Amino acid sequence: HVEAVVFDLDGVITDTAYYHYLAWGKIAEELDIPFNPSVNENLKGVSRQESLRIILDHGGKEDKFSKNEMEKLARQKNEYYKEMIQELTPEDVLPGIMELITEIKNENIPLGVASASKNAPTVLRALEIDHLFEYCADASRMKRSKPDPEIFLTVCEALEARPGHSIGIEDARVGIEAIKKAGMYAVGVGKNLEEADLTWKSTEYLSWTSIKNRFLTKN
Ligand code: B16
Ligand code: MG
Repeated sequence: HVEAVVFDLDGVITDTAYYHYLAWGKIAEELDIPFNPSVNENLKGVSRQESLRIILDHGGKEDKFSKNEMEKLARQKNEYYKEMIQELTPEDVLPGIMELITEIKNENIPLGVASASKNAPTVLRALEIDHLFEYCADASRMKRSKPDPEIFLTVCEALEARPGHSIGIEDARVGIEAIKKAGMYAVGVGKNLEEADLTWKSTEYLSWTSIKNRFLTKN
């Protein structure tokens, strides 16, 4: 019996990575730092402050800004980002995800969201799927970011589910590591996720029957 299924947001439920990319791109341009999709790959699942550090590092400007200035840059990025995500609609839920959520809900299994994004509740509302999740972690209250298991453990606890009887779904390596460290069953979506118990090339191939069967034979 599966006690809970915990979803990552960006890259699993929707592709907000694209908007993070555009928003950071504006900041990088203002700072005259080269920015491209491969730098953006390193920002997946990483917190806002840490993302800024990676970008400054990439431009060789890691020690050019004070703590205050860095906070201001991160705030500015978030302003750009918040404006962009206003355009999200239910059509931006990635292929296969609505079907997957519906099948899990039909079995009365509680659903949670473990996203590093402080904007996660806004994104879920814009996609009109917030009511389908019993719990969404508050990223601002996490002490440690992924690959630390804190966020996944917090969601399991809120859902009164034992991690060893729960499933996590992630698209980032750090996320898979966090799920495994939490003692949960890890489902990966995308490339380079060898640590996952089960991986799919993209969300459209996710099948609840296969996930459940694989999970139940392992447990
Ligand atoms: P925010 P996830 C992560 O979402 C993104 O992948 C990452 O690029 C972003 O920096 C982070 O959220 C923080 O987002 O600036 O909105 O607080 O994959 O953990 O759902
Ligand atoms: Mg992600």
